[in-house]
Amino acid sequence: MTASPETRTDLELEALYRDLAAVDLRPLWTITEQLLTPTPQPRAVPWLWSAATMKPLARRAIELVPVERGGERRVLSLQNPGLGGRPYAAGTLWGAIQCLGPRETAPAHRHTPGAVRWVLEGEGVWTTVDGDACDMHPGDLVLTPSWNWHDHVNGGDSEMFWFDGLDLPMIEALDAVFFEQYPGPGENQPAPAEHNVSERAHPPGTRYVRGAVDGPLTPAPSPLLVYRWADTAAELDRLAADSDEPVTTLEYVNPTTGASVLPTLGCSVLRVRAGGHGPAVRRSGNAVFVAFQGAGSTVIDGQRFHWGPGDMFVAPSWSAVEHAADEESVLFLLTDAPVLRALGIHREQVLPGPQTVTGTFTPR
Ligand code: GTQ
Ligand code: FE2
Repeated sequence: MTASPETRTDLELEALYRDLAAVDLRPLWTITEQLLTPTPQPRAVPWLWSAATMKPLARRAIELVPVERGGERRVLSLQNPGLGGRPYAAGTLWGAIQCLGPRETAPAHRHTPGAVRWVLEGEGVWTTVDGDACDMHPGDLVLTPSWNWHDHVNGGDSEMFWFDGLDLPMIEALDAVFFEQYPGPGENQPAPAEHNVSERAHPPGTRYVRGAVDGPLTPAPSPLLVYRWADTAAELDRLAADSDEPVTTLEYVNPTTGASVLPTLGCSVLRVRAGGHGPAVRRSGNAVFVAFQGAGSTVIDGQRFHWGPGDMFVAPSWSAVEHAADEESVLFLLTDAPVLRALGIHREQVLPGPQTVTGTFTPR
């Protein structure tokens, strides 16, 4: 019996695929649709971690786990269940809650991933960034740019909790993670005589105005390392007074260039009016939100996420995001959009109307 022409071709095709696989070649025509998707298909899913769940666990960690060289930090990372066990909030972003008990210190180190801290609760901690001790109070934003030495010192008698955001998964994807422990003497940088040097060198007035000055050719982190809540709140008041929008958004910027605070990470605060309901917007780039004040909810791709102070939630790239507040509220936003902007591939789409809500997220 002879094979039909079709069968012969099928057999030859199978043999071709086998021979290609055997020499580590992959035919694009079989995977085009899964690679070149019409829109981003993040693996990370919209998710929320509530303060009510995280804080008691962080307190147990304070009791049980000392902060030591090697482990370096008492940090609980937001592990997005869509990422198959990788400890990241989204494909490109690390998000976490970090805590220090009274009089504890976390040793100095540096790494190529850049970090931002948004302070939730407590007093008495400072982060020393390349020798500049930046005092931390609730609502403050503190930067630790790439390859800057940093340690955290709790000089007070209260527990302190803050949000950490890093570009770690992005830098890992670029195979560019380097890390170094402070060579000493001692685990921490020398106690500086003065605190908040960068803050005094950059007086208020230019901290929240995007694109104020021509940007440098090489992306650079902001030389201002700390943005105070009092200044942020005053700027929000000023902006909100001039507008009747339901949501007022303010981006923290490099005061010398008007660029994002770090080359890879952008930070903003959003104030949502009491009873306010913003438009539904899709943006390329991943986003982590931290609720700071008030109470409200955000609809992400049709699912409603209720939030209150200390809750953290993720809106993956290109998800439809729509904020509403029951009382006047403040959200902190961390995004990798500066990278997409620098590459000329950032996209934004305002949807024509509110989303149809198909469910409400139940936090664990
Ligand atoms: O505080 O230096 O959440 O190095 C992850 C890695 C915090 C930090 C994190 C870090 C830090
Ligand atoms: Fe670090």
